Amino acid sequence: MSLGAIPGTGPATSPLPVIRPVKSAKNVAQLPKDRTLVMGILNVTQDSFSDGGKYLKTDDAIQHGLRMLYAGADIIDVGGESTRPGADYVEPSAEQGRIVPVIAALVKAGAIVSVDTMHTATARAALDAGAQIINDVSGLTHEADMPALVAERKVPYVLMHRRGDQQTMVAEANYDDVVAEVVDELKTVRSTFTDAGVAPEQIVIDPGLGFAKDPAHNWALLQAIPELKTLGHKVLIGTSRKRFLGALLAEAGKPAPPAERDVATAATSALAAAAGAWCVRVHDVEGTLDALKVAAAWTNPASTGTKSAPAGT
Ligand code: PMM
Repeated sequence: MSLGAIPGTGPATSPLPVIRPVKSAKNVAQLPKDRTLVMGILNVTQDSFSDGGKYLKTDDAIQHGLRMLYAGADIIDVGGESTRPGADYVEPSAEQGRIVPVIAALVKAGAIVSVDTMHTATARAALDAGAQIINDVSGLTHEADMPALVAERKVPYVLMHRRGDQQTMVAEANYDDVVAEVVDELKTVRSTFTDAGVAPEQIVIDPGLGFAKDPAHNWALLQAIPELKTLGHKVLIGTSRKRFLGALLAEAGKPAPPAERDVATAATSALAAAAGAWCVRVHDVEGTLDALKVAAAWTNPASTGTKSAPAGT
């Protein structure tokens, strides 16, 4: 598929079978408020832990983004630099070369796009290409000029907790009380942003599962979603295919491979939704949407719209 296939946009021009109608929201304000949202992951990288190298070519990345859009993703999160421990640094200009054409094409097709970047220059280029959300995993080590950009553009900003960088974060997974320390550190970074003029409503917080966290830290933070919500922001949760799920599903001491972690991801995403998460960030959009429907029915049976469905097994 070439970029030339994109004009016209929408399911009719897709090379893929249409699974669900494209969502009608055109911007973040129009996104549904009565259910947990699904953010589909699109890593245009060489070395992400689960899909590195699969979508490095622009056309492959666009095709995968469209597949997730037509599968029902509310937001497509496009990143061009791997954030896994030990990953190589990518120059912002190279990062932009990877993701800007992909973002432009997905926006043209009607997607609401977030940009997964730690670089202010890349965030700016992505917004100029039509992205509507900045997803910054740099946490405590964010670039100094990021708050000014977020204040200027008035876009939602995902403030994720992370200590250190790709090279150092594993060694920084030391906490006496992980929930209290993550909450405190998020508050500190938040004040840098609000002091720069960012409105509190722009900020979405994320505990940063796997970023300077071991499995026990991740489970503690998942259990603390209600406490994270007391910070007064929307909460985003990213468990998808992460190492702690591989460890949970290990057999004979061998972690389950990333591609076999989607059912566990759907379960954690449903539980996060039931605990009040605003959005879950996942690779498997279709499975997650089904799991979130179960969570919604569980927490609010009246929301199912199945009142008139026949009884029976
Ligand atoms: N995890 C990854 C990348 N970006 N962004 C947010 N907000 N939260 C996360 O948990 C998160 C993220 C790493 O996962 P990937 O390599 O599969 O994208």
